[in-house]
Amino acid sequence: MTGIRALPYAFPLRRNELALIVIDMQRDFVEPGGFGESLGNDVSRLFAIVPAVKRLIEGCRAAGVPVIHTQECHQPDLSDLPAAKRHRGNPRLRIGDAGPMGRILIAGEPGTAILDDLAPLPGELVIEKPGKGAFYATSLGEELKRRRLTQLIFAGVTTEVCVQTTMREANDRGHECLLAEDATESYFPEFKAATLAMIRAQGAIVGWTASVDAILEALDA
Ligand code: C5J
Repeated sequence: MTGIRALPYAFPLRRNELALIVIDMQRDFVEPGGFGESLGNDVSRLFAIVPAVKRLIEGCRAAGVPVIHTQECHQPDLSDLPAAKRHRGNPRLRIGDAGPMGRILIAGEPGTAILDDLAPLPGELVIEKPGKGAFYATSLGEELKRRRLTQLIFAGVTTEVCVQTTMREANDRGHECLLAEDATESYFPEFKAATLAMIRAQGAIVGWTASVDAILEALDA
């Protein structure tokens, strides 16, 4: 069996059923001067994974593995933004307010865009999602079924929020999920470490984890 060196054991690769999902590599979460930083987060941690995410995307494209991108965002009239999400906590700026790079998490605003370095190619699927999970209120599930993509590699931010939520949604829908350890990050290092550990615990209860090197090595083979 061809596999990817992974934890807790080799990922049972079926190349023609594989896709890469890159979660929310958006300017406002990752770039200095954006919304994430305005909330007091150290975005340098997230910015540092850009080269690894780029290498993974390019390696997947070269191997013929479809690349799917997600963006957490809402309609300009906020019709898809639950009040409970808009009013949660006590932030200086809320979703829909004018932030350093345009209206926060609103479709089409500069800060909502995916980083130029990781921009989707024409023809790649981009899922705009109003929730943390990419399956909730989107066409992702149907798109994967239509393309017969049962195995998913995950990268992006943040590890314990949108990445983990989407992996759990995918796992419950019958997908085999592999998280690229060095192509995901959190503002909180301890949350990233805990997420990797809980995903692969109990015999891969949510999925597997592997380095970008191990994934690309297997795709090159
Ligand atoms: C993501 C968030 N993408 N933390 N969003 O994780 O609100």
